[in-house]
Amino acid sequence: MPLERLALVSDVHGNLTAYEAVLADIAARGITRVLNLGDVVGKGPRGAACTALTRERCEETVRGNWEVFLAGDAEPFGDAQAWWRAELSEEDRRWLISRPGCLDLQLSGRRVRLVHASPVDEFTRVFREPEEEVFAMMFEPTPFTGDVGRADVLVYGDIHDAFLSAAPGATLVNVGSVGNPLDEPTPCYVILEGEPRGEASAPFGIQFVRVPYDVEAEIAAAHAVGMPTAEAWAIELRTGIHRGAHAERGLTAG
Ligand SMILES: [Mn+2]
Repeated sequence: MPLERLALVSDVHGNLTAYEAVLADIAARGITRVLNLGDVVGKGPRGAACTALTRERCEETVRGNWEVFLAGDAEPFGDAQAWWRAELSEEDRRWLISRPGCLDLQLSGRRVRLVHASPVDEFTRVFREPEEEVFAMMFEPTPFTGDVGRADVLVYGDIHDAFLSAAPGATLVNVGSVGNPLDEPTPCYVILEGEPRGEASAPFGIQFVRVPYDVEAEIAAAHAVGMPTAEAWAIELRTGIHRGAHAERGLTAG
């Protein structure tokens, strides 16, 4: 039986230049199935264009915390959130907020579960090297996932930090971020490979791919439209260091 390949992208955050580079890399490999783990919008300047590209290229998209912030009913928190929300159309927002919180698929006899942050909700953050009980929790069903059984492979985004951590019967994968990577500045995505109707004896592959892009073009696009927090965004894109650490490290956009 032929192996099938799925590309998993996450945390595009309105960075259209990085998204186009990653989608081009996926297409160049002949991979046609793309799944998106959320945070398509917010932080970066072109959320509407990234939403349109997601609707065109991704067969499924999971809702992230930024979809809740910008497309949900709550009032925007501050001027920057109001700007990112205003950049989206009503139709963009309607589509973004109506994505599912969780998706399951079968690959090589494994139940693969896709969520944005954790099976708890879009906001419950799980960092690299979680405590044992948090690691175990990631594979269990919750009121948020519904009555779907235990996952063998849990794939998520949210922390912008790609990693894999495996125990017997439990593989935890963070796909990293396309538009706002904070482990290193180069966008990351994941390719899963396996047999959709196969047994657990079938091969199963997980590959991390880094795709360079034109960082300075993306920063120029943010300045051109007068995006709030464009200086912090520029430093994050150039260095891969979160804005919360810029001051202590003496980083400026120069
Ligand atoms: Mn995010």
